[in-house]
Amino acid sequence: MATNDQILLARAHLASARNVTILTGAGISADSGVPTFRGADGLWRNFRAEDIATPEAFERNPRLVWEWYNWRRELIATKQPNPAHDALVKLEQQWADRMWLITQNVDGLHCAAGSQRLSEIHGNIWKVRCTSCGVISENREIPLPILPTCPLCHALLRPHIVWFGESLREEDLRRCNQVIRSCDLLLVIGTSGVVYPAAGFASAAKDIGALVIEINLDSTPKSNLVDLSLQGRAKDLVPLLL
Ligand code: BJW
Ligand code: ZN
Repeated sequence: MATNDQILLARAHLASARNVTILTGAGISADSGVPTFRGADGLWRNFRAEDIATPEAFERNPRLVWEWYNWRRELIATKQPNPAHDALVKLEQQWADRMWLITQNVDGLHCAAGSQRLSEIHGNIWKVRCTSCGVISENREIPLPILPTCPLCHALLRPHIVWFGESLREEDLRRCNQVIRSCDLLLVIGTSGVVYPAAGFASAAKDIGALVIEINLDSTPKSNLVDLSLQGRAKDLVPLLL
């Protein structure tokens, strides 16, 4: 568990920072009741995310993939932002253009809390994209019909989500590059740090001399690299820090 001294030190670092970038992962939403990907509760019918969140899995069995997304939509629809999401909104209000939030989460809880200076680099579960004409639209139906089709061209719709082996959107990559290169403090909250490109952000920030602080329930592959590793729940530690 994070000690008082660690928390005070982290607060002091934050108080003296000029530009802050924040990277969040499934751990911040775990405190709202959304299962993480690699935790024991992250499995669905014994599938790992790596087996189902791929373009190949969708090509092979779109029905199965849509069933997974319908299950997750149903679950996420019942969840609310928690004090960690709220604290990041306050930070944005205080810091304005000196902060940017990058999330790997697709649950939309940062948006629901009110974050605006935000990149959802892996997409959003409440958006769908046409596999033929590429049109992206917001869609909050639960469950979506299996299989959903595009109102414009009648081709199959897919979740507007970045799957393994797919590139992130150019615009997001550019923004991440810019905010990682320009920050002097990177706060990494609730991610296992194994999925690239986000897994490379902590070392990229260190390379340009930024200070990196991690908040996580457990130690991660990045804990030895960061300047300060605070162990505990995001919903307790993030409000204390900010
Ligand atoms: C708490 C807590 C509490 C719990 N409080 N903490 C370079 C090297 C090797 C491989 C690659 C590479 N570059 C690209 C790759 C391939 C691949 C990749 O990284 N594979 C790795 C597994 C090795 N990456 C990609 O394919 C990416 N595309 C790309 O880079 O394109 C170019 C390219 C392609 C191919 C080759 C080379 C280049 C795209 C990645 C898209 C990932 N999408 C997913 C699935 C979306 C499906 C969906 O959501 O519907 O996004 S994967 C899944 O993992 C999801 C998450 O956003 C992502 C990260 O997970 P996260 O958030 O870290 O969650 P967990 O569960 O892992 O961890 C939770 C953490 O919270 C834990 O640490 C807990 O301890 C903690 N925690 N409760 C605080 N209360
Ligand atoms: Zn279409």
